[in-house]
Amino acid sequence: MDKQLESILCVLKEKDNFVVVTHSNPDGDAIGSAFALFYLLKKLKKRCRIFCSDPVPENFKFLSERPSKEIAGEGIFELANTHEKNLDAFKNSLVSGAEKNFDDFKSSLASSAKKNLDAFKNSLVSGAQKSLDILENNLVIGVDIADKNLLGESLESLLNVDISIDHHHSSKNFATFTFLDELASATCEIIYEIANSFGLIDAKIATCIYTGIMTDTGSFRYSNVTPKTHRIIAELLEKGANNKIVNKNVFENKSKEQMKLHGFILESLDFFCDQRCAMISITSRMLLKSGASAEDTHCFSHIPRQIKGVLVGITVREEKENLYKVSLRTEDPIDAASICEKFGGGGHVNAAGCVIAQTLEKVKEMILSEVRKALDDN
Ligand SMILES: [Mn+2]
Repeated sequence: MDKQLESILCVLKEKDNFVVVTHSNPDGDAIGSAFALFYLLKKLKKRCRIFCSDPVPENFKFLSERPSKEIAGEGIFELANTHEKNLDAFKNSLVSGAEKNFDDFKSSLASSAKKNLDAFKNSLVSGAQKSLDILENNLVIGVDIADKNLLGESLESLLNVDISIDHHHSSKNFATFTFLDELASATCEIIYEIANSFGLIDAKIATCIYTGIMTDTGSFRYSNVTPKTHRIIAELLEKGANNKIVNKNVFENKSKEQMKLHGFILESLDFFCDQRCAMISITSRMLLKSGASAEDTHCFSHIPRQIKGVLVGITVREEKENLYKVSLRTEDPIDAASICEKFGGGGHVNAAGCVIAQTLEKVKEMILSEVRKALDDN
């Protein structure tokens, strides 16, 4: 067995308390790998919580057991908590008249959790390095995170990542231990190896892993797909992965508002560099006009590259005033990650992103000048 894999299995067996974190604006692979790992740890009778700077997106809610809870004032969401099973049991044991007790109990837990976080944060401010002890010796595992700043500000300042499990070509060494497999189509492929070594893949875990691989490969269309990817998928289907539910939730779950937004986005389509580059923009104004929410904007970045002859597809999305998220999708030989790295971002050869704090016009100009250089060089 691979040595890295072996050490991860050892850690999962030995430790009892885990925190799983993933990148902000989580995609299918981020959510799929975090929840697959969570359900695996649950089966191993471990304590585990998932934190992210954003809640589980609408399309992936079917993988989680309950709505994401915001930890008040921290800009952090708890997506799952194994310890809650006890709360359910506690709730069921109560007669209906005692409902209020349960609420008190719940809010007392919520506030004590908050206190822990505050203590934890303060300890970091004061420079204490025993920060992890305060969260009860949690082992922090990061999944699908290429760089620590992708955790989002609050989480980044709150935690040190002990183990990073990732497949990004641009992955940085921010964790104590990094398990990187650049040949894996998705972080979920690596999670598959881990869960499979335990022999504990059930239908739920299989569905999570399927979701991550399906979304990160563009439904098995991208060049990151390998024979191994399909072998894993075959195994997952045998273990009960519900591909129909995944497809329905991820692709056929659009709201009326989202479809309206789609129309506005297509109107913004523009071409550059002899039609080899296509760009769309998503602005707050479009959200307002369509009634769509920021959450509805994540599924459009594949559009520009679908056009014949386009080697670089750019999506510029307004996060807030004068702050834009840029997503790049490229065809070989254009390296999307190296372009985005120039703006402090990163990702894969054919799909990468960065954030630029400028006006929309300036953002377009800056990214186009780098794209132009890359197209001229090739
Ligand atoms: Mn991924």
